[in-house]
Amino acid sequence: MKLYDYARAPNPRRVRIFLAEKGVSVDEVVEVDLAAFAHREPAFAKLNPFARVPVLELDDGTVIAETMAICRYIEDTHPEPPLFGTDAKDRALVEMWNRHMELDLLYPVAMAFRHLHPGMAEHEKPQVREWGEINAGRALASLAILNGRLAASPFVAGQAFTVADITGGIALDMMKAARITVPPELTHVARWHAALRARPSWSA
Ligand SMILES: N[C@@H](CCC(=O)N[C@@H](CS)C(=O)NCC(=O)O)C(=O)O
Repeated sequence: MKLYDYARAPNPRRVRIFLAEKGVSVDEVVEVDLAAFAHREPAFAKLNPFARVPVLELDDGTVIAETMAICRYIEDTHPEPPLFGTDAKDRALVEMWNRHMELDLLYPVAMAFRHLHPGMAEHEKPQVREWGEINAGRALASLAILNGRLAASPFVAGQAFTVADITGGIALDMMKAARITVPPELTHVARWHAALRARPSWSA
């Protein structure tokens, strides 16, 4: 397996953390320099016409883009430890929370970063400050909901660490770059985020 990666980008890091939690390594890592717009070169467009990393290329040449598609492939080929839930109800809850973490938290944080950070002006054209600010507000609203959830359970989807924690934790990690400050009263979020950062996989 070959992973098309970019060390500084959050979505490829979700895959690296997932692989580390599974104890799985890929045969080759190809660094796609987003800062130099390598992802917009024709050679990369052949792999992923949407010009985004991560991309996983299998030994038979199959190309899998999209973080969740890659993680599901790894889950199916390496079921232990389960990171997408264990039975029908559990899997539904992991799916639900992972979608909330991706659509209601990580996506708004990414939009805030892309539309507010001067360093992203060349990547996000047009850069719309108002859209960035709207999304920063949405991320804060989701964080308050997450804090309520984490008051009742150690991890986002329940008692066990799952892919939903990876998605949510990466959103938290990205907040500094997006210039969003986690309100100090969200103590459950702070406790959970500290626990994630203490996991060996988090340095991936
Ligand atoms: N929905 C995609 C998002 C991937 C994505 O946005 N990747 C970023 C890096 S974190 C990227 O390649 N950005 C390049 C660009 O948008 O120009 C996934 O879940 O993998």
